[in-house]
Amino acid sequence: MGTPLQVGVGLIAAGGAVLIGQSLWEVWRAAQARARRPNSTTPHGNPPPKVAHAVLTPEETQYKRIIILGDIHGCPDELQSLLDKVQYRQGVDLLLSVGDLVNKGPDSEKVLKMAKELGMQAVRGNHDDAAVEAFRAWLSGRDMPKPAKHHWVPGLEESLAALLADLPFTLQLPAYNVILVHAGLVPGMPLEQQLWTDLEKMRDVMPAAETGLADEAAAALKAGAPVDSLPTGDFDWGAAEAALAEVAAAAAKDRAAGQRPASGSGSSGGGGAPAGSPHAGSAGQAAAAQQEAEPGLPPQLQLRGREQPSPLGRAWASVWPGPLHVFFGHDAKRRLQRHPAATGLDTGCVYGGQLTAAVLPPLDEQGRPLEQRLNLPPDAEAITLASSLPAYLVSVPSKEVHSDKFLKPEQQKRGQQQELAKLHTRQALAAHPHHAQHAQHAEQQSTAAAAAPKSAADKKQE
Ligand SMILES: [Mn+2]
Repeated sequence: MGTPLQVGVGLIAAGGAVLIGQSLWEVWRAAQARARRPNSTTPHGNPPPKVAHAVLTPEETQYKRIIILGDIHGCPDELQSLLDKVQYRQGVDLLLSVGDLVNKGPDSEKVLKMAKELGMQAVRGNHDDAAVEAFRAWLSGRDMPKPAKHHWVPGLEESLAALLADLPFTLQLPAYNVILVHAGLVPGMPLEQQLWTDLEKMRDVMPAAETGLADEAAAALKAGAPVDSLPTGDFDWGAAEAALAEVAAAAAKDRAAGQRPASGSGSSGGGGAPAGSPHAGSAGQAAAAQQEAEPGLPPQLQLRGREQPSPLGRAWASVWPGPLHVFFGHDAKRRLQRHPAATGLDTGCVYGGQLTAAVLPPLDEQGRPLEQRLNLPPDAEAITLASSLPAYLVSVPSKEVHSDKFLKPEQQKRGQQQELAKLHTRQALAAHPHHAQHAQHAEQQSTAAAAAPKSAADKKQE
């Protein structure tokens, strides 16, 4: 035993360790609680919106032209140019947005005022959610997160803050078989089970069973390891895509049988139940119907969302099987993405690119498009939705570069390395024996991989 002084110091030190241990324990407990109930708050710690998954019923969309805006990011001038270019008429058109209305650009507050005045309906972007977090911090006298980015938040009119706080994560238009989400959806997972953080932030999907390996590959890549030394895993993407196609076909059949009334105009609800509160009610029914329609993938084929592109991952939209056609934003680096059942609208307005909108034709009671009411500019580009309905893409150029994030050499180099790592994975998987089970698929992939730097699946996506 030491002197009484030494013993006293020892006790104080031990007491401190217990306190530290206790607070670490509490942090861990809180993290565990969050992990168990992942959708209890928004990704930025805000209270959930009143409606997480909103629906515009066929009655609400009928005879309206639909305009879906890409990421605006506080650029009111480009927004006004695009509205002029598509000849937006309030009340005649429905104005929607894939989120990220604010931050990075010159005047976020003005964009919010325009959104309110124009009756825009948006889904929740990660920047919208972050701005709500900043507003709540400012309101309660706490330090705002990222104060430079949120310089426009203090003193924001409460109705504009409420507009942001109420944004849902998704917005469905059953008459078009269309859904809007800011970042993405994990294929093969029912809507209600999707993590809100994926809906706001994901860019890639990767095999859920290879999460550890993907972390390893990402860390090695970041540390400068040669691309061909990275682990690739042995995920059977061919089997996953075949399983997803089956899931999609079953969901499409269910929709055709149960959800489309005789008129053919579509319905958000199952079985024609009377809608009480139109939004909450039909959202619940749509989610329930989708849950039934999508049994999910077997565990070895399940996918997981990833915020940053992964060496073992793929752009989620390139794997999305439908039947819902997804309009999304968030992925400015990949710019316009055209896939059979997903369209990426973030064309980098704030980075000196373009602001892009998708225009969907008005539908009559039978769900037939009214092409004569489109009022499109001559440079509109036609695309086809998963439902076979036509849609059109319209863009305006940015007035200036408000952020040079993607022009920085280190960013560009990181992007190139990431692409090379993905290619390495594709080539390794194409040579893998499990492709023998999908003979045709394997043959296409290895031939393409040998002949050109891009595989057949890559080409299919473009
Ligand atoms: Mn975003």
